[in-house]
Amino acid sequence: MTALTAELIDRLEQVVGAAGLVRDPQDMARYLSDWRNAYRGRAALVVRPASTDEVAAVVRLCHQAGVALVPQGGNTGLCGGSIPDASGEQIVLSLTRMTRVRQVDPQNDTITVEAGVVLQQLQEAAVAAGRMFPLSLGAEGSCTVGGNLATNAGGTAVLRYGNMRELTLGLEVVLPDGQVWNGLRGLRKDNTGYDLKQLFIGSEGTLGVITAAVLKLFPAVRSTTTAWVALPSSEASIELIGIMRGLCGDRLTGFELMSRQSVEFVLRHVAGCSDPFGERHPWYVLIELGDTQPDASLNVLLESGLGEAFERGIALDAVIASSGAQVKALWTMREGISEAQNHEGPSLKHDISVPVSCIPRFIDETDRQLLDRFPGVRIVCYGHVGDGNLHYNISKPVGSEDAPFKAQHEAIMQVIYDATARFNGSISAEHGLGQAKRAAAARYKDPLELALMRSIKQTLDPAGLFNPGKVL
Ligand code: FAD
Ligand code: 2HG
Ligand code: ZN
Repeated sequence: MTALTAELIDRLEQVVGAAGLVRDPQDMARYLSDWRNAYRGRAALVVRPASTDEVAAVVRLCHQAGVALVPQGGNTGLCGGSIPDASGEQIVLSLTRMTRVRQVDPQNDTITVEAGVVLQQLQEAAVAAGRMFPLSLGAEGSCTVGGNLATNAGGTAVLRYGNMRELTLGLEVVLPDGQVWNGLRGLRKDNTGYDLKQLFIGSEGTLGVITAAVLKLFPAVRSTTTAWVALPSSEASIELIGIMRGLCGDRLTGFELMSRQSVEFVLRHVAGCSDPFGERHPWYVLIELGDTQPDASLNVLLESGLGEAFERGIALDAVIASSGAQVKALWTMREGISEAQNHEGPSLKHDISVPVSCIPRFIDETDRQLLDRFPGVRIVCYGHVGDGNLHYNISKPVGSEDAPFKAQHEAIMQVIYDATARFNGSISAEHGLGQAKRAAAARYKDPLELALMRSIKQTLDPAGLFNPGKVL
């Protein structure tokens, strides 16, 4: 890697124009730290190309000069993948000016968008076409399609619709040497060899820059019903999802688990939230059903499932939202957990997955071990339980200082990841590896898988200029 010269800066400016360069340290600051301020870096420059041709020209110039690039979208990632290192020599390549919806094809049920389109704008474009784009997550007002693809984002509707891998039919990618691969095919069947788009999805900017994608659209959902249910144990959530799935099939679109600790943080820190029940309960689930029929009898299904759950002692209390405002309030209780936990000091995040059937044992065993070894830590456990994905996040004990807590991070992480490995799980279910979990991946991932990943990286980016220090 080499440092940036004045000549290279001039040539980059000729490509993207003055509006496409950010050089002022104050203006650059928001590109150099993440949402939680957990990762901070420095950069020589932020470059903001406005088209695929401009991205390709920027990449070619950096490739010739041996300058490293860090692709960035909305900068909402939780693993520091979009943050440059501390050298001040890397360039942040922000895709946020590439915001065109290139094509909507309702008959093919596809939409072609550029990488900088914000997820919420994509959802709105789908609605305008009489369809629905199902990816949904707390950061949807700021994260971009490019970031969603590069992290293979999940969220709250994976249970029914799948993650970004399953929602993508084609990609356009600028390769590390500046060549443009146009794989923008809207095909549901294409068995002409390796499925190359899947290499770039989830590659976190280490193999190329995603500039556009063809994504799947779905029929509009015209009726929904939402419930907040109190449970005696995490095990009850697994029994309840079985009941609801059996009754509702694909109408079950969301099933989110939250511990009491998670809910308490939200009640304390997120404005306008209130406990739907008079009593405290150990666990809660948020259930959502959806149907394409405007008058689908979803409440009948929901009440039937909950009735069985009450009879079997799986559910302790339940409220079914009776207005749009109540639906929003319940989702705010769920989506607000991330933000709420930030108010309680540093949070040690662990985005793990295990087989759904193992969730209760994972929680019981890991809770016990952690509380034995690190008395007083607050376990904020919640997540997409139907996908086997828990956000098993830890906050420091009440009244303790940040520094000694942070010093225990490695040891806490080891307890959690060792348990994940015992259940044949993954140390990153949906957030990726970035810089946060690179070392852990080297320890917990199969060596042969890692070797294959390295050889792919070497083939596509032999100079190692694409997001160095991330993933591998
Ligand atoms: P960035 O943060 O900018 O980048 C993320 C990674 O992708 C980096 O490695 C970057 O280099 C790379 N990248 C970005 N754009 C490109 C591109 N065009 N080409 C190549 N590489 C690129 N994630 C979930 O999966 N599920 C959730 O439920 C969820 N909820 C969240 C809630 C909150 C409150 C927050 C703050 C985050 C949440 N996230 C969640 C994490 C985050 O929003 C997602 O990872 C999102 O997909 C990142 O998009 P972004 O545009 O912000 O990407
Ligand atoms: C969620 O499901 C997100 O709310 C964020 O994936 C999880 O902040 C977290 O750890
Ligand atoms: Zn999540």
